[in-house]
Amino acid sequence: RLTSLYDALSKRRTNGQKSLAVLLDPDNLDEAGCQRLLELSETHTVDYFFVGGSLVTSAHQAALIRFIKSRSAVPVLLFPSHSLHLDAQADGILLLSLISGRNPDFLIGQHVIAAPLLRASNLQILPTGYMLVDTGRQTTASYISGTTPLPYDKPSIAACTAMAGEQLGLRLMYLDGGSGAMYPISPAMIRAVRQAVEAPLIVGGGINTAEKAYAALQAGADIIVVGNQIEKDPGFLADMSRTVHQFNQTTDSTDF
Ligand code: 1GP
Repeated sequence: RLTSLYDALSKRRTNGQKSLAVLLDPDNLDEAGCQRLLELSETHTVDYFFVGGSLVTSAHQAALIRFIKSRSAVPVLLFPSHSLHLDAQADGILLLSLISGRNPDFLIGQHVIAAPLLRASNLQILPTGYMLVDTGRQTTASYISGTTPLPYDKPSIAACTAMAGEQLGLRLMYLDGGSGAMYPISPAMIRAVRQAVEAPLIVGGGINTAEKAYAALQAGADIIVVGNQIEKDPGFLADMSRTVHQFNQTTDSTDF
């Protein structure tokens, strides 16, 4: 089923409108921290909250989503690493197939387990080609998934991977350097993927300055994801919101 969330994303992509997603990791956020971010998101536009992480050790995820949904209209998308992390309170799910890796469990196995639960829920499904990229050190995502990330300096492998994902029917692409990456994905790789597929492109991992966000947007990212830096400094949410949404006002969308 194609969904209103996907339609909105796709429309934004066609219009060259960029979006900001704030990644909330249930392990790293308490209620006061969440409240602060929700207040900031009232004055500084946040387009999506992604909720999840490669390793969720706490039982806070359900409470966190309930808290957000009771106080904010920003769509909540699950960013799960495991079928156990489903939660029907969210608006939608990035149904990730880890196409950079060769571990069948994360390509299709978890999805088989999740399928009946997803069907019974009202979650909007966003089929997403998920590509982990080597950004200098082993990330939790790559360790937990038991996969080798894409080489940092091989944009053409990323482009062909995304192309194959799109041909298989995946509707979004996500290039991820992993949470707390030492450096973000290169603009060259973002550009290569952008040129290879039509699908809206999500980029995250190690974006901790406005300049890095701007470079990713300019290279063709449609959605920027920021987690760690906002956890460290909630005020960074305002900088990111300004960077992403000013980009929309100052750039000719036909460039992309
Ligand atoms: C990781 O793309 C996200 O999956 C966000 O990364 O925490 O480094 O911002 P950061």
